[in-house]
Amino acid sequence: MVLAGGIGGARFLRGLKSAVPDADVTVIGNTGDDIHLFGLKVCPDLDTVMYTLGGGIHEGQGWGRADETFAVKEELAAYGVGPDWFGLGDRDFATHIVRTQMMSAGYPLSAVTEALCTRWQPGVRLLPMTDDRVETHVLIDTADLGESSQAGGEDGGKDSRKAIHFQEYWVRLRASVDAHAVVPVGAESAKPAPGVLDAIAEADVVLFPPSNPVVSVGTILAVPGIREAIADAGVPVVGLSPIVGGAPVSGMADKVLSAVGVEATAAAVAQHYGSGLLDGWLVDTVDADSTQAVEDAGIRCRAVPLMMTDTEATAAMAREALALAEEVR
Ligand code: GDP
Ligand code: FO1
Ligand code: CA
Repeated sequence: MVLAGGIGGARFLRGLKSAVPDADVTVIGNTGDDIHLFGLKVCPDLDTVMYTLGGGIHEGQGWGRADETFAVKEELAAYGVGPDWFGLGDRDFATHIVRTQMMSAGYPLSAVTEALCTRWQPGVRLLPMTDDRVETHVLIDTADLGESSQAGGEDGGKDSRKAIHFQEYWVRLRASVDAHAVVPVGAESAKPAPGVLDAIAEADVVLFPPSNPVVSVGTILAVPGIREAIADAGVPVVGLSPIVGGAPVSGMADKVLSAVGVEATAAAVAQHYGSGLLDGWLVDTVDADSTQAVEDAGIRCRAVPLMMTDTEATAAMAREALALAEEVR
């Protein structure tokens, strides 16, 4: 059982499958990144897992399709229909058309995801965290955007606080301004998708891959019932740090970590998840000096190489995580 976001989670899963090819892996995917564009529902994290494990991912980006073209995007721009800052390719559009068509026919997201995976055969069971609508929004201060931005508040006064969609924060703004809050809108009334709680109850280990602790794993844990089910599952819960040497390996997780008051360190992330949830935590060898702090928090901690440079390196990380799970079982 793996709670996965997008790029980091998907890459880890590829290594996990290589390490234990016969294992029966269920993935709970983050849907807080979902965004509605051009009348279509886009599920970035579910698609990244599906494309990565199904062999269709654009490897260099970690999102979107390989061999992509952008004719539809160019035509939309020619009509002056935005937004133009989210790079949807022609092949990717087909996924969103099929998903949106099935959902308007009444199929829940979980059934749609299963149908899409029939084509891609990711080799894992991919469940959305919920079939209900949850969209992560970020609270920013438009005064931080400077007077040049059209989104800026006139007076830049106290009322310049504004919630924007996570994707606008992450992709259009490149997280260039501070995030004052991260809110998974709708999470409080969302229900775990069919099969999610059963999968947790039947798991013999739960892994938190090196995904974004706030907007990926954190969002999944925000769906009522999921955190409790994992904490009560009575099986080892082991995580791998996405923070190495005091910084995210890629992306801007530090910006959202600071929004929730968590330092961008491997130890702080473990403490953020808490010993009520985590039994074991892997940090990179460069963070070996922080293992004691994690152990003091009641979480078994080991320092191993944590860079997912290729499938073999990632498989070694997965084996270490599974070994630590046995140690704490
Ligand atoms: P996203 O939804 O596309 O942002 O992907 P995830 O949330 O699943 O994972 C993003 C996180 O993966 C980032 O915070 C990165 O720090 C982390 N990450 C990416 N590559 C590596 C790696 O090689 N090793 C580790 N430990 N973390 C990584
Ligand atoms: N990330 C970007 O940084 N730039 C993009 O233009 C972009 C387009 C995109 C299209 C489809 C999709 O499924 C994902 C896409 N992503 C893009 C990644 C997406 O923003 C992810 O949600 C983030 O990487 C964080 O999870
Ligand atoms: Ca994501």
